[in-house]
Amino acid sequence: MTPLPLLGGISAEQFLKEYWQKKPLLIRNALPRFQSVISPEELAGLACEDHVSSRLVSDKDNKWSLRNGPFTAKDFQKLPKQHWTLLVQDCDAHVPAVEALLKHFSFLPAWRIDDIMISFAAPGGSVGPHVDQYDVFLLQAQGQRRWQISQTIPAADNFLPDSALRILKEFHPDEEWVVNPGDLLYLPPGIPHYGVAVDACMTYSVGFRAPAHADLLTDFVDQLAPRLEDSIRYSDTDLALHANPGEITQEDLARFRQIFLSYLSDEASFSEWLGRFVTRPKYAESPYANPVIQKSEFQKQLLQGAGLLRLPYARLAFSLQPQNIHLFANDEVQLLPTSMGDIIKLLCNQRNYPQRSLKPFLSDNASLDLLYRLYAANLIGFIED
Ligand SMILES: [Mn+2]
Repeated sequence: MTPLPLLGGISAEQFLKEYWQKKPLLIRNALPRFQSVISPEELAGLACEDHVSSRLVSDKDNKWSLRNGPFTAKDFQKLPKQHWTLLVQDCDAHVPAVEALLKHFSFLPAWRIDDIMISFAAPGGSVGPHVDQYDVFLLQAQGQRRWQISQTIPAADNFLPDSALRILKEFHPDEEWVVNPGDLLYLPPGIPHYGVAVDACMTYSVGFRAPAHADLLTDFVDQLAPRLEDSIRYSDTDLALHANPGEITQEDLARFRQIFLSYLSDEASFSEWLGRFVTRPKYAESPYANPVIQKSEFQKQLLQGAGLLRLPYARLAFSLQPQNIHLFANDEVQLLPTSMGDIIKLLCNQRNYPQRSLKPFLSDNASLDLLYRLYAANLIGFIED
Protein backbone atom coordinates (compact mmCIF):
# COMPACT_ATOMS: atom_id res chain seq x y z
CA MET A 1 0.00 0.00 0.00
CA THR A 2 2.45 2.64 -1.23
CA PRO A 3 1.22 6.22 -0.76
CA LEU A 4 1.09 7.95 -4.14
CA PRO A 5 2.04 11.66 -4.22
CA LEU A 6 -0.29 12.10 -7.23
CA LEU A 7 -3.19 10.98 -5.02
CA GLY A 8 -2.21 13.27 -2.18
CA GLY A 9 -0.52 10.49 -0.24
CA ILE A 10 -3.25 7.87 -0.30
CA SER A 11 -2.46 4.51 -1.86
CA ALA A 12 -3.78 3.30 -5.20
CA GLU A 13 -5.64 0.55 -3.34
CA GLN A 14 -7.41 3.08 -1.11
CA PHE A 15 -8.23 5.28 -4.10
CA LEU A 16 -9.80 2.35 -5.95
CA LYS A 17 -11.76 1.24 -2.90
CA GLU A 18 -13.08 4.62 -1.77
CA TYR A 19 -13.11 6.96 -4.78
CA TRP A 20 -12.86 5.24 -8.19
CA GLN A 21 -16.32 5.39 -9.81
CA LYS A 22 -17.73 6.44 -6.41
CA LYS A 23 -16.88 9.95 -5.27
CA PRO A 24 -14.88 13.04 -6.25
CA LEU A 25 -11.41 13.72 -4.86
CA LEU A 26 -9.50 16.99 -5.01
CA ILE A 27 -5.75 16.65 -4.66
CA ARG A 28 -3.91 19.90 -4.06
CA ASN A 29 -0.43 19.98 -5.54
CA ALA A 30 -0.71 16.49 -7.02
CA LEU A 31 2.08 17.44 -9.42
CA PRO A 32 4.12 20.11 -7.60
CA ARG A 33 5.41 22.95 -9.80
CA PHE A 34 3.56 21.46 -12.78
CA GLN A 35 3.72 23.58 -15.91
CA SER A 36 1.83 23.00 -19.11
CA VAL A 37 3.94 21.10 -21.65
CA ILE A 38 2.18 22.96 -24.48
CA SER A 39 1.53 26.69 -24.90
CA PRO A 40 -1.91 28.17 -25.71
CA GLU A 41 -0.51 29.12 -29.14
CA GLU A 42 0.61 25.54 -29.79
CA LEU A 43 -2.82 24.29 -28.73
CA ALA A 44 -4.47 26.71 -31.17
CA GLY A 45 -2.03 25.48 -33.83
CA LEU A 46 -3.17 21.89 -33.23
CA ALA A 47 -6.79 22.99 -33.57
CA CYS A 48 -5.98 24.25 -37.07
CA GLU A 49 -4.85 20.82 -38.28
CA ASP A 50 -7.21 18.64 -40.30
CA HIS A 51 -6.66 15.39 -38.43
CA VAL A 52 -7.20 16.96 -34.99
CA SER A 53 -10.61 17.03 -33.32
CA SER A 54 -11.31 20.40 -31.69
CA ARG A 55 -14.17 22.63 -30.53
CA LEU A 56 -14.64 26.27 -29.67
CA VAL A 57 -17.27 27.12 -27.10
CA SER A 58 -18.42 30.67 -26.57
CA ASP A 59 -20.37 31.45 -23.41
CA LYS A 60 -21.08 35.16 -23.65
CA ASP A 61 -23.94 36.19 -21.29
CA ASN A 62 -24.56 32.54 -20.40
CA LYS A 63 -25.53 31.86 -24.03
CA TRP A 64 -23.55 28.90 -25.18
CA SER A 65 -22.55 28.25 -28.76
CA LEU A 66 -20.37 25.54 -30.20
CA ARG A 67 -18.22 25.38 -33.31
CA ASN A 68 -16.22 22.38 -34.47
CA GLY A 69 -12.69 22.61 -35.86
CA PRO A 70 -10.44 22.63 -37.73
CA PHE A 71 -10.02 26.39 -37.28
CA THR A 72 -7.89 29.02 -38.94
CA ALA A 73 -5.56 31.62 -37.44
CA LYS A 74 -8.23 34.17 -38.41
CA ASP A 75 -10.83 32.42 -36.23
CA PHE A 76 -8.60 32.95 -33.22
CA GLN A 77 -7.83 36.60 -34.05
CA LYS A 78 -11.55 37.35 -34.07
CA LEU A 79 -12.17 35.99 -30.56
CA PRO A 80 -13.08 38.40 -27.76
CA LYS A 81 -10.91 38.85 -24.68
CA GLN A 82 -13.25 36.83 -22.47
CA HIS A 83 -15.79 34.01 -22.31
CA TRP A 84 -14.62 31.35 -24.72
CA THR A 85 -12.97 27.97 -24.48
CA LEU A 86 -10.93 25.97 -26.98
CA LEU A 87 -11.00 22.19 -26.46
CA VAL A 88 -8.62 19.85 -28.26
CA GLN A 89 -9.19 16.10 -28.11
CA ASP A 90 -6.53 13.34 -28.10
CA CYS A 91 -3.57 15.61 -27.31
CA ASP A 92 -1.71 12.56 -25.99
CA ALA A 93 -1.73 11.12 -29.52
CA HIS A 94 -0.61 14.39 -31.10
CA VAL A 95 2.03 15.58 -28.61
CA PRO A 96 4.57 13.11 -27.15
CA ALA A 97 5.17 15.34 -24.09
CA VAL A 98 1.45 15.10 -23.28
CA GLU A 99 1.46 11.33 -23.78
CA ALA A 100 4.36 11.14 -21.32
CA LEU A 101 2.01 12.38 -18.56
CA LEU A 102 0.08 9.11 -18.77
CA LYS A 103 2.85 7.46 -16.75
CA HIS A 104 1.35 9.13 -13.66
CA PHE A 105 -1.82 7.09 -14.15
CA SER A 106 -0.24 3.65 -14.27
CA PHE A 107 -2.20 2.69 -11.13
CA LEU A 108 -5.16 2.25 -13.49
CA PRO A 109 -5.39 -0.20 -16.42
CA ALA A 110 -3.85 1.48 -19.46
CA TRP A 111 -6.61 0.17 -21.73
CA ARG A 112 -9.17 2.11 -19.65
CA ILE A 113 -7.63 5.42 -20.72
CA ASP A 114 -9.37 7.23 -23.54
CA ASP A 115 -7.39 10.38 -24.14
CA ILE A 116 -6.01 13.61 -22.73
CA MET A 117 -8.13 16.53 -23.86
CA ILE A 118 -6.63 19.98 -23.30
CA SER A 119 -8.74 23.07 -22.95
CA PHE A 120 -7.69 26.68 -22.98
CA ALA A 121 -10.19 29.18 -21.58
CA ALA A 122 -10.13 32.96 -21.76
CA PRO A 123 -11.07 34.67 -18.46
CA GLY A 124 -14.65 33.75 -17.56
CA GLY A 125 -14.67 30.94 -20.12
CA SER A 126 -16.71 27.82 -19.44
CA VAL A 127 -18.45 24.98 -21.26
CA GLY A 128 -21.32 25.24 -18.78
CA PRO A 129 -22.51 22.96 -15.99
CA HIS A 130 -22.70 19.42 -17.33
CA VAL A 131 -22.34 15.72 -16.61
CA ASP A 132 -19.88 13.28 -18.19
CA GLN A 133 -20.52 9.56 -18.63
CA TYR A 134 -16.95 8.59 -17.83
CA ASP A 135 -14.28 9.06 -15.14
CA VAL A 136 -12.03 12.05 -15.56
CA PHE A 137 -8.96 13.51 -13.86
CA LEU A 138 -8.82 17.29 -14.34
CA LEU A 139 -5.26 18.53 -14.05
CA GLN A 140 -4.88 22.28 -13.80
CA ALA A 141 -1.98 23.24 -16.05
CA GLN A 142 -1.99 27.03 -16.19
CA GLY A 143 -3.88 29.85 -14.45
CA GLN A 144 -6.82 29.32 -12.11
CA ARG A 145 -10.18 27.67 -12.59
CA ARG A 146 -13.13 27.63 -10.22
CA TRP A 147 -14.76 24.21 -10.04
CA GLN A 148 -18.18 23.66 -8.60
CA ILE A 149 -19.70 20.22 -8.25
CA SER A 150 -23.08 18.95 -7.20
CA GLN A 151 -23.95 15.60 -5.66
CA THR A 152 -27.49 15.75 -7.06
CA ILE A 153 -28.03 13.40 -9.97
CA PRO A 154 -29.65 15.53 -12.70
CA ALA A 155 -33.11 14.63 -13.95
CA ALA A 156 -33.43 13.50 -17.55
CA ASP A 157 -35.23 16.73 -18.53
CA ASN A 158 -32.70 19.01 -16.82
CA PHE A 159 -30.90 19.99 -20.02
CA LEU A 160 -30.98 23.19 -22.05
CA PRO A 161 -32.80 22.61 -25.35
CA ASP A 162 -31.00 22.58 -28.70
CA SER A 163 -27.57 22.32 -27.22
CA ALA A 164 -25.01 19.81 -28.46
CA LEU A 165 -23.18 20.63 -25.24
CA ARG A 166 -25.88 19.08 -23.04
CA ILE A 167 -25.70 21.90 -20.51
CA LEU A 168 -27.67 21.49 -17.31
CA LYS A 169 -30.65 23.81 -16.99
CA GLU A 170 -30.44 23.83 -13.24
CA PHE A 171 -27.26 23.39 -11.28
CA HIS A 172 -27.00 23.72 -7.50
CA PRO A 173 -23.40 23.37 -6.38
CA ASP A 174 -22.61 21.97 -2.99
CA GLU A 175 -18.84 22.21 -3.22
CA GLU A 176 -16.48 24.73 -4.74
CA TRP A 177 -12.72 25.00 -5.20
CA VAL A 178 -10.37 27.36 -7.01
CA VAL A 179 -7.60 25.20 -8.43
CA ASN A 180 -4.01 26.15 -9.26
CA PRO A 181 -1.43 24.58 -11.59
CA GLY A 182 -0.57 21.10 -10.35
CA ASP A 183 -3.93 20.56 -8.60
CA LEU A 184 -5.90 17.50 -9.70
CA LEU A 185 -9.64 16.92 -9.45
CA TYR A 186 -10.98 13.40 -9.90
CA LEU A 187 -14.63 13.07 -10.91
CA PRO A 188 -16.50 9.78 -11.27
CA PRO A 189 -19.13 9.48 -14.03
CA GLY A 190 -22.41 11.29 -13.52
CA ILE A 191 -21.26 14.08 -11.17
CA PRO A 192 -22.56 17.46 -12.35
CA HIS A 193 -19.66 19.90 -12.57
CA TYR A 194 -19.07 23.45 -13.68
CA GLY A 195 -15.65 24.94 -14.31
CA VAL A 196 -15.12 28.65 -14.93
CA ALA A 197 -11.76 30.19 -15.84
CA VAL A 198 -10.74 32.75 -13.22
CA ASP A 199 -8.02 34.02 -15.53
CA ALA A 200 -6.69 32.68 -18.84
CA CYS A 201 -6.27 29.03 -17.93
CA MET A 202 -5.46 25.59 -19.25
CA THR A 203 -6.86 22.31 -17.98
CA TYR A 204 -5.84 18.77 -19.00
CA SER A 205 -8.67 16.22 -18.84
CA VAL A 206 -7.47 12.65 -18.57
CA GLY A 207 -10.59 10.83 -19.67
CA PHE A 208 -11.39 7.16 -19.31
CA ARG A 209 -13.38 4.92 -21.62
CA ALA A 210 -16.73 3.61 -20.66
CA PRO A 211 -18.04 1.90 -23.79
CA ALA A 212 -21.81 1.79 -24.12
CA HIS A 213 -23.24 -1.71 -23.91
CA ALA A 214 -24.83 -1.03 -27.29
CA ASP A 215 -21.37 -0.50 -28.83
CA LEU A 216 -19.89 -3.57 -27.13
CA LEU A 217 -22.65 -5.85 -28.37
CA THR A 218 -22.58 -4.44 -31.89
CA ASP A 219 -18.82 -4.73 -32.09
CA PHE A 220 -18.73 -8.29 -30.76
CA VAL A 221 -21.24 -9.42 -33.33
CA ASP A 222 -19.57 -7.44 -36.15
CA GLN A 223 -16.27 -9.18 -35.43
CA LEU A 224 -17.75 -12.64 -35.08
CA ALA A 225 -20.46 -12.87 -37.73
CA PRO A 226 -18.30 -12.56 -40.88
CA ARG A 227 -16.23 -15.55 -39.72
CA LEU A 228 -19.23 -17.87 -39.39
CA GLU A 229 -20.13 -20.15 -42.28
CA ASP A 230 -23.69 -19.82 -43.55
CA SER A 231 -24.08 -23.56 -43.02
CA ILE A 232 -23.78 -23.19 -39.23
CA ARG A 233 -27.50 -23.21 -38.43
CA TYR A 234 -30.05 -23.53 -35.70
CA SER A 235 -31.04 -27.15 -35.10
CA ASP A 236 -33.48 -28.98 -32.82
CA THR A 237 -32.94 -32.69 -33.13
CA ASP A 238 -34.41 -32.95 -29.63
CA LEU A 239 -37.66 -31.25 -30.64
CA ALA A 240 -40.55 -32.44 -28.48
CA LEU A 241 -44.24 -32.28 -29.37
CA HIS A 242 -45.58 -28.78 -28.55
CA ALA A 243 -48.87 -28.75 -26.66
CA ASN A 244 -49.49 -25.36 -28.29
CA PRO A 245 -48.07 -25.06 -31.79
CA GLY A 246 -48.21 -21.26 -31.35
CA GLU A 247 -45.98 -21.30 -28.27
CA ILE A 248 -42.26 -20.58 -27.95
CA THR A 249 -41.42 -22.95 -25.12
CA GLN A 250 -38.71 -22.70 -22.47
CA GLU A 251 -36.86 -25.45 -24.38
CA ASP A 252 -36.97 -23.37 -27.58
CA LEU A 253 -35.64 -20.34 -25.71
CA ALA A 254 -32.87 -22.41 -24.14
CA ARG A 255 -31.72 -23.70 -27.53
CA PHE A 256 -31.38 -20.14 -28.87
CA ARG A 257 -29.77 -18.88 -25.70
CA GLN A 258 -27.22 -21.67 -25.95
CA ILE A 259 -26.17 -20.43 -29.40
CA PHE A 260 -25.25 -17.05 -27.90
CA LEU A 261 -23.61 -18.58 -24.84
CA SER A 262 -21.41 -20.85 -26.92
CA TYR A 263 -19.78 -17.82 -28.56
CA LEU A 264 -19.37 -15.96 -25.27
CA SER A 265 -17.87 -18.92 -23.47
CA ASP A 266 -15.13 -19.57 -26.03
CA GLU A 267 -12.46 -17.93 -23.87
CA ALA A 268 -9.79 -17.48 -26.51
CA SER A 269 -12.06 -15.82 -29.02
CA PHE A 270 -13.69 -13.64 -26.36
CA SER A 271 -10.26 -12.44 -25.21
CA GLU A 272 -9.30 -11.81 -28.82
CA TRP A 273 -12.35 -9.68 -29.43
CA LEU A 274 -11.97 -7.63 -26.23
CA GLY A 275 -8.23 -7.05 -26.69
CA ARG A 276 -8.74 -5.88 -30.24
CA PHE A 277 -11.66 -3.68 -29.19
CA VAL A 278 -9.74 -1.84 -26.44
CA THR A 279 -6.58 -1.38 -28.52
CA ARG A 280 -8.33 -0.16 -31.65
CA PRO A 281 -6.76 3.16 -32.63
CA LYS A 282 -9.00 6.20 -33.03
CA TYR A 283 -7.09 7.28 -36.08
CA ALA A 284 -6.59 4.98 -39.03
CA GLU A 285 -3.22 6.41 -39.97
CA SER A 286 -0.42 7.12 -37.55
CA PRO A 287 1.73 10.12 -38.48
CA TYR A 288 4.68 8.41 -36.81
CA ALA A 289 6.74 6.52 -39.37
CA ASN A 290 10.03 4.88 -38.46
CA PRO A 291 12.90 4.85 -40.93
CA VAL A 292 12.77 1.58 -42.87
CA ILE A 293 15.70 -0.59 -41.78
CA GLN A 294 16.61 -4.27 -41.93
CA LYS A 295 16.28 -6.43 -38.86
CA SER A 296 20.08 -6.79 -38.68
CA GLU A 297 20.47 -3.00 -38.54
CA PHE A 298 17.69 -2.77 -35.92
CA GLN A 299 19.45 -5.39 -33.79
CA LYS A 300 22.80 -3.63 -34.21
CA GLN A 301 21.41 -0.34 -32.90
CA LEU A 302 19.93 -2.08 -29.87
CA LEU A 303 23.18 -3.92 -29.14
CA GLN A 304 25.02 -0.61 -29.40
CA GLY A 305 22.91 0.74 -26.55
CA ALA A 306 19.85 2.33 -28.15
CA GLY A 307 16.59 2.42 -26.18
CA LEU A 308 13.03 2.19 -27.46
CA LEU A 309 9.77 3.92 -26.65
CA ARG A 310 6.11 3.38 -27.41
CA LEU A 311 4.92 5.71 -30.17
CA PRO A 312 1.91 7.86 -29.21
CA TYR A 313 -0.66 6.22 -31.50
CA ALA A 314 0.16 2.75 -30.22
CA ARG A 315 -2.24 0.96 -27.91
CA LEU A 316 -0.84 -2.23 -26.40
CA ALA A 317 -2.39 -4.76 -24.04
CA PHE A 318 -1.98 -8.43 -23.24
CA SER A 319 -4.09 -11.24 -21.88
CA LEU A 320 -2.70 -14.41 -20.27
CA GLN A 321 -4.37 -17.49 -21.73
CA PRO A 322 -4.03 -21.09 -20.54
CA GLN A 323 -1.88 -22.10 -23.53
CA ASN A 324 -0.30 -18.85 -24.65
CA ILE A 325 -0.38 -15.06 -24.39
CA HIS A 326 -2.49 -12.75 -26.52
CA LEU A 327 -0.58 -9.58 -27.34
CA PHE A 328 -2.82 -6.86 -28.73
CA ALA A 329 -1.45 -3.93 -30.68
CA ASN A 330 -3.78 -1.49 -32.43
CA ASP A 331 -6.62 -3.90 -33.20
CA GLU A 332 -4.37 -6.84 -34.05
CA VAL A 333 -3.60 -9.93 -32.03
CA GLN A 334 -0.44 -12.02 -31.86
CA LEU A 335 -0.49 -15.42 -30.13
CA LEU A 336 2.84 -15.74 -28.35
CA PRO A 337 4.37 -18.43 -26.14
CA THR A 338 4.09 -18.08 -22.36
CA SER A 339 7.90 -17.98 -22.22
CA MET A 340 7.73 -14.43 -23.66
CA GLY A 341 5.73 -13.13 -20.70
CA ASP A 342 8.45 -10.83 -19.37
CA ILE A 343 9.03 -8.84 -22.54
CA ILE A 344 5.28 -8.66 -23.23
CA LYS A 345 4.69 -7.24 -19.74
CA LEU A 346 7.50 -4.73 -20.21
CA LEU A 347 6.06 -3.56 -23.54
CA CYS A 348 2.47 -3.27 -22.30
CA ASN A 349 3.10 -1.95 -18.78
CA GLN A 350 5.69 0.70 -19.66
CA ARG A 351 5.86 3.35 -22.34
CA ASN A 352 9.62 3.81 -22.27
CA TYR A 353 12.06 0.98 -22.79
CA PRO A 354 15.55 2.21 -22.01
CA GLN A 355 18.51 0.01 -22.90
CA ARG A 356 18.80 -1.42 -19.37
CA SER A 357 15.24 -2.76 -19.49
CA LEU A 358 15.75 -4.32 -22.95
CA LYS A 359 19.14 -5.88 -22.24
CA PRO A 360 17.86 -9.25 -20.89
CA PHE A 361 15.93 -9.82 -24.13
CA LEU A 362 18.50 -8.86 -26.76
CA SER A 363 20.06 -12.32 -26.95
CA ASP A 364 16.66 -13.94 -27.52
CA ASN A 365 15.62 -14.25 -31.13
CA ALA A 366 11.86 -14.41 -30.50
CA SER A 367 12.01 -11.21 -28.41
CA LEU A 368 14.06 -9.44 -31.06
CA ASP A 369 11.58 -10.55 -33.72
CA LEU A 370 8.72 -9.15 -31.67
CA LEU A 371 10.47 -5.82 -31.12
CA TYR A 372 11.27 -5.59 -34.81
CA ARG A 373 7.67 -6.37 -35.80
CA LEU A 374 6.39 -3.61 -33.51
CA TYR A 375 9.04 -1.25 -34.87
CA ALA A 376 8.10 -2.06 -38.48
CA ALA A 377 4.42 -1.45 -37.61
CA ASN A 378 5.34 2.02 -36.22
CA LEU A 379 4.17 1.11 -32.73
CA ILE A 380 7.56 1.52 -31.06
CA GLY A 381 10.54 3.63 -32.11
CA PHE A 382 14.05 4.49 -31.05
CA ILE A 383 14.55 6.98 -28.21
CA GLU A 384 16.25 9.97 -29.78
CA ASP A 385 19.11 11.42 -27.76
MN1 LIG B 1 -16.64 17.58 -17.97
